[in-house]
Amino acid sequence: MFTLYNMPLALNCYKVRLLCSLLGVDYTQKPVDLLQGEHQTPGFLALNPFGQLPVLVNDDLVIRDSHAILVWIARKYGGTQWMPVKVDEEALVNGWLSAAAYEIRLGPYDARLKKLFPWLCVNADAVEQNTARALRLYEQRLQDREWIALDHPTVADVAAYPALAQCGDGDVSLADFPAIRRWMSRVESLPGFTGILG
Ligand SMILES: N[C@@H](CCC(=O)N[C@@H](CS)C(=O)NCC(=O)O)C(=O)O
Repeated sequence: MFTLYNMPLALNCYKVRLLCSLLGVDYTQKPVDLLQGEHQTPGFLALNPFGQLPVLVNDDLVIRDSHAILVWIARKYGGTQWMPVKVDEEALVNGWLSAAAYEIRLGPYDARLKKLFPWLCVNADAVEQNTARALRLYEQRLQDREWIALDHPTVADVAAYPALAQCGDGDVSLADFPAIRRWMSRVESLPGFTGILG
């Protein structure tokens, strides 16, 4: 069984907990309090020099970065559904994982940080513009399809859901984004779905 270094309110950790819950994967959690600076201690930095959550430890294997962790869990426990092995499909999923790491990160994710934890927000000045761009791109993508990357749920959906679902924390309204709201309902209807606080 692997260990997840986790903080409940951290969106990148929630991505991992969500996938584990959808797949019914058991694991151990080790709490790290970012607000107390526990990610900057020598012990934690030895594990992850980036000083960030989440981190997954499985015996000698240490994986940092939420998307690397999602891919590992999906492949190890979820067959090929959540992270496909066909190259064309894999490329589409990877493209949307990158969008979660960049467009969503600089947009809705940072809008939430700006409101709740401003010292962690990396682009406060551009956050409104970036949020509008990210929401427009996801709305457009979901206009005539049910899932972000393929015709079934994948890690691309799991990677995008936390920051989009928590938009309200950053005072970002989804009123003008009906396709995103319909997609969020579909994610929430998946067997094993869990909210950010479980
Ligand atoms: N690319 C990384 C980003 C990780 C990240 O930004 N984690 C946040 C918590 S959600 C964190 O540890 N922030 C503390 C910091 O950057 O100092 C990932 O996807 O895991």
